[in-house]
Amino acid sequence: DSNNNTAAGGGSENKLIVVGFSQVGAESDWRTANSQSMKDTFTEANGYKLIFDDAQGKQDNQITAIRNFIQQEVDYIVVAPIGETGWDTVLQEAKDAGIPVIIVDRMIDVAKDDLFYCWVGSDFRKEGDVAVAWMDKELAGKDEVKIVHLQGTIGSSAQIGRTEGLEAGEKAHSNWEIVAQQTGEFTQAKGQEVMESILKQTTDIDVVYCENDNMAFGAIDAIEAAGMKAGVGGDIVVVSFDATNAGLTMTLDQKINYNVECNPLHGPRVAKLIEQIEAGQIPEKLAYVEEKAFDAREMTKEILDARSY
Ligand code: GYE
Repeated sequence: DSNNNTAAGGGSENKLIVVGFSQVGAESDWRTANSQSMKDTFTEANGYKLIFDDAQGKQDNQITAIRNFIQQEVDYIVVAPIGETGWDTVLQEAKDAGIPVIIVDRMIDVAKDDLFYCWVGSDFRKEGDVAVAWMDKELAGKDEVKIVHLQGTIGSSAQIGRTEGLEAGEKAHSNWEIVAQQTGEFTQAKGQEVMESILKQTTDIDVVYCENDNMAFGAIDAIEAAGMKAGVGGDIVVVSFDATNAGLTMTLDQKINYNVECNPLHGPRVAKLIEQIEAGQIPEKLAYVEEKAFDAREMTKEILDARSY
């Protein structure tokens, strides 16, 4: 009864829900915003205890973290997976321990769907298609469109979907050609390094398709260092993804021509899923976040100021 609970120093009504969260790393502004959203949401004031693990870009670290969460008997395991594959064994262990697993952001590819409870994130293929639809209009009438493709972390859903979109676009346009395709690991430093080396081989480039804002920043630095101009009215059209505050700043500055939004504020979405499960409801298995895209020529200071991350 409630007296006993009080005497024990905390009744069941005060009990915190323990969430173990395995995060990818800190490779980008998007990721930083995503981590912050989780930390801001899963606070003691909101009834949670968050165990946050940064895997530093290594799936092995994520698997170790998940095993530690199982050992600690957390109430929920939340995973932002690096790659799509290789999760079956450890998720079976979580299932055997009776701990619900929620996947957030990127998707996983497992043999049995019941190895995770539910997922919330973005439709990355759609994001790629949105970028390609813009390129189709923007570049119409050009004889040849030479595209440099900076990919994200190979094997991550964000990379797979955005790459599929561009490759389908290339197939659908006989005058489009991907002249270079390389990963920049979703980081600014790698994006710059890869773009620099590509520019040493050729400057005959119409578009650089960057699978996130940070790689776009690196690519723009490389383009400018080579004495060329990036963006609206420049030598190379820049297409990017995420539309973070820093990314939209570069879009307002006309250096990124087109920026496809990817929303990182998943904390409240995951909390809502947990609340549903706690209330005995079964949440939707897959929940896609609605997203927009921004053309530099339609960008405003108001849009930028409204972007909190
Ligand atoms: O686009 C990129 C980050 O998985 C959607 O990961 C996420 C991607 C995001 O590093 O900036």
